[in-house]
Amino acid sequence: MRKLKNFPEGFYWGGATAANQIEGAWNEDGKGMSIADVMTEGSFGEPRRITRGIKEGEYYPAHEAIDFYHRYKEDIALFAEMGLKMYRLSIAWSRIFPDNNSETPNEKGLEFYDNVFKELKKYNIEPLVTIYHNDLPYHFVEDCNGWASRKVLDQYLELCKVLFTRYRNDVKYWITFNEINDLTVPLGNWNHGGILHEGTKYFEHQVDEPNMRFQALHNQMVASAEAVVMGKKINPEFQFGSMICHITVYPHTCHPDDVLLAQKEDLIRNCFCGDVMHRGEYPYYALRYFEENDIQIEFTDEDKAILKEGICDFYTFSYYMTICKSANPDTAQTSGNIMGGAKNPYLEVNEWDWQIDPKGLRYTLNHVYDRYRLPVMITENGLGARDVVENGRIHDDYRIDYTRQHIQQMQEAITDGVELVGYTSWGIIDVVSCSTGEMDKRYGFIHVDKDNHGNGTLKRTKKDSFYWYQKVIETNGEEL
Ligand code: BGP
Repeated sequence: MRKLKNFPEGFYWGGATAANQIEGAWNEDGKGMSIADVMTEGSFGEPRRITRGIKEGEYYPAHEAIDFYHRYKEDIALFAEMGLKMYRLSIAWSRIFPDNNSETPNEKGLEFYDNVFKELKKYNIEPLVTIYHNDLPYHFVEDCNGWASRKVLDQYLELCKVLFTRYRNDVKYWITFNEINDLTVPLGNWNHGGILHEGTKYFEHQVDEPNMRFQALHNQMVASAEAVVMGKKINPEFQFGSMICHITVYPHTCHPDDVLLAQKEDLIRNCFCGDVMHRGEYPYYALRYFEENDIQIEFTDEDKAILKEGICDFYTFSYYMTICKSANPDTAQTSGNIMGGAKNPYLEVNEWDWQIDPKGLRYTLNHVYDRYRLPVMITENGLGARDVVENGRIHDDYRIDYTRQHIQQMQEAITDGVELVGYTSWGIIDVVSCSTGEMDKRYGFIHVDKDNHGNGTLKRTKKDSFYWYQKVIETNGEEL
């Protein structure tokens, strides 16, 4: 059998989470309210929406989440036991600047992250910090319709200044925005952009307004570039990553119309933001897309210059599924796959209709490496599933199987020549789901005893996958 290349020395085997899905303590130690604290629950076909504040008696799992805020020591010790080399976490902006009157950062909020970084250092786990992960301080929604306004951009840079200065010696790897390209599709309006709120003229049905959405995206890309420039001045060793939600697009058939449609979708959905963040300018195809969709945004000469200057150092993406595009009206929208399009008859789906496609990961890795020729990291991947606890054990062979198949394809890609430097498995510990707001869509290698209604002891239990991943890391991917 043909010999595959080994994973490189120093490969970052890791795990990923986001503040609003794990920390809890939503109003403790001076933390302000974020959009994640006031989201409705989601369901099939119905995205989560921002509501106007907390309603009496209404339960939001994110408020307590898995209480990482108080249990971080125990959790990081478990990460260390698993052998993690890297831990991807995000900062809750509203812990640092809680409301619109905060001129100085909230010391208590910063102390929490001081402690987390200290704990990670103790075990030699490299932090990878996402500055913004779906939890805009809520007051921006009321004040200015979230990221649609440049006011948020300025405040984001204030946050960056505080973080870069305080953590100049603790953090080397930064991601400016989680899944920045979520704003290329309407879903991104709410949890990512914090736009279109009750009180704005669009609230009635919280409909999509592409001008505002692409303005928000532009503001984020400019903010990212400014952050990169600022960060490198504070510590030239800092390394910045993009982060793209890569929903790889296949043509449904070899009909040229399907091929062209798939390419068009791929360019706007998957390539657009990476092209801006790594090549430093809007790509040629965006102009036609903007024209055809009548999108006009404010784009200054200063923006143009900063986009050129503040390009990211490495490429990262989340990978959960692939989709198919069909130009044939009979197959254009087939049910059974969450992201729409035509159903791929060769792929299985998980319980939430996410099309599982390990080989698509190898394809995607080659695609992005060929495009940018930069070190690549997979910063999210994993299987959402309902686990069953049997006599205190969780036998999650399905998760082991899923992860093994994806890691095998990573090794294929490395053998192809792709410079893959890390893999941070999503929801290394069970977290609140981003799309449903519930607990029972679990990804973790560590189980957390909590249900959708907030019941449970929050006890941590190692799943079978914990021991499996531990072995993978110990053997640097040789034993899968
Ligand atoms: C990504 C988000 C994560 C995460 C993951 C899984 O889009 O960056 O925050 O939650 O998807 O999604 P879900 O929790 O909806 O299954």
